[in-house]
Amino acid sequence: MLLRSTLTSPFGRKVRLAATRLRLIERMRIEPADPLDAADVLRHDNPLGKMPLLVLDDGRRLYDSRVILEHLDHLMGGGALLPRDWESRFDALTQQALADGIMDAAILVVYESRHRPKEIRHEPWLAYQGGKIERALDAFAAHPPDPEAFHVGTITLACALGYLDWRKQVDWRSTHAALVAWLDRFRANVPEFDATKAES
Ligand SMILES: N[C@@H](CCC(=O)N[C@@H](CS)C(=O)NCC(=O)O)C(=O)O
Repeated sequence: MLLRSTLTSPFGRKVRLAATRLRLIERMRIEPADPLDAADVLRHDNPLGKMPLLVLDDGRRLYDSRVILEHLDHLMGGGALLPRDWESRFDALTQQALADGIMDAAILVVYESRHRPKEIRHEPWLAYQGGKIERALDAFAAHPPDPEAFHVGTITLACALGYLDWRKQVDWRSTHAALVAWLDRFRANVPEFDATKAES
């Protein structure tokens, strides 16, 4: 399998973290992709031009990170990333959607400063995205997933917090102590989290 993603993509990290933990990474080659480069086949393989993208050995192209995680779960025979029990499964999927939303908003904050000239940067838009992040963090702090569990929900929450640590869109550590404790416990259980940090 070929994974197209930079090491800095938080959505790519979801895939690398899951694949490393499940030892599927040994069956994967990783090549960076450049969404901004019109010549990169990424836009051909995924018309949305987003990474991560997984190219299967039979040539099929899978995107996005949620679909790829589901495929990895399927390769393991099920139950490895998506709980089999329906109640736990939909809890995990909803946690994944919420943490993906944190990353979507956090990426838009980064893109605003990266792609838009300073003079026309729109503060209310940044505050609007920041509100999504803060509300989602509040919701996770009020009802955190089990930090001992390894599934799409906990993987995505850990990657979202790791991304906020790196890009510092919000100072979540000073406002959400419960999530600091949550991430410490998750990291202790899942050494692959630190191993998949962009800088490592
Ligand atoms: N929902 C997608 C989001 C992927 C995403 O936003 N990836 C970013 C990099 S972290 C990207 O490719 N951005 C380029 C763009 O938006 O054009 C997923 O879960 O994979």
